[in-house]
Amino acid sequence: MATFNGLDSSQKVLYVAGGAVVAIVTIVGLRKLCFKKLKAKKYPRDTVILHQPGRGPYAPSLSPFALKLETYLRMAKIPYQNVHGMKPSSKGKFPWIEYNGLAVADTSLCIQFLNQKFGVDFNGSLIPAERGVAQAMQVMVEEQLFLFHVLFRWKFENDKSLTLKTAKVGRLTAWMAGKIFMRQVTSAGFGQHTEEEINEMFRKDLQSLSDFIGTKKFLMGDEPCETDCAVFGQVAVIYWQFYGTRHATIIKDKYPNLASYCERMKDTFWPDWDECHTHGGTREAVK
Ligand SMILES: N[C@@H](CCC(=O)N[C@@H](CS)C(=O)NCC(=O)O)C(=O)O
Repeated sequence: MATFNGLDSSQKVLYVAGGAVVAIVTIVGLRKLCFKKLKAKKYPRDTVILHQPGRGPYAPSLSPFALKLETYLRMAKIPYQNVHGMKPSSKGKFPWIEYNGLAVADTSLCIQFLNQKFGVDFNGSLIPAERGVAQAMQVMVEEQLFLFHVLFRWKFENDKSLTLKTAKVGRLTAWMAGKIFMRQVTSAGFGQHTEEEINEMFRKDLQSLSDFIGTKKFLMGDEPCETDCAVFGQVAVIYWQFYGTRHATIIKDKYPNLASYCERMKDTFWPDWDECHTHGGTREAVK
């Protein structure tokens, strides 16, 4: 086996240079790792860090899921701090949370985690049959109504300019986002339906929700429950932010009890609502 001393001078130079490159790469890598750790540590302890895209034009978010989670944090009075940005969760979606360095993805799993951590259970006073209905309503709005929302926003003819301006994304990012959303809609089986068919289904979901809420103050009665966060998130973006689509005023015109419901949730949990949106993209949100 050749020893270092047995190498000729040009081989020795190569050997030393190679070692130096490896050392530099290692040091840079370690520094990056340490920097990342330091960055992760800059968030305050015992505070939920809510990662979500920027504020929306007429409501605190364009994302119904972000609105759901932030409403829950307010309802549960859990200290939180928003980090607005486009860094997705480990599962590729928004929003997500970090708590004392632990990351949790998916809004329902975030809520489950926080319920356990903070001993919260807003659905606890419901009887089992009510819990069943609440869960069914949540699945309807998150797994179906949301996809109709996506179709109206991203597929059917509409003006996307305000959405793009507010989301502050370039055309390429918007195009890619549209593709991702369309894949989701297609894999759920809605991609081939005509606009008329989707209109029908969309109205049926809103009608069911409206019939179920009736004259109640919140989804399950006089007090808001956990599921109200999910329902509010989905209905609020249709009520306040469906501009550019054919259904911009559908809730106001056809489902006044859903409009009152949205206003009631807003008044109860978002006294600072006007500071948390961009007033049609005309200014930065204060909070
Ligand atoms: N089940 C997820 C759904 C979240 C979701 O669909 N978020 C959308 C934004 S409203 C998203 O991140 N879409 C990007 C993508 O699907 O790649 C949750 O509750 O967190």
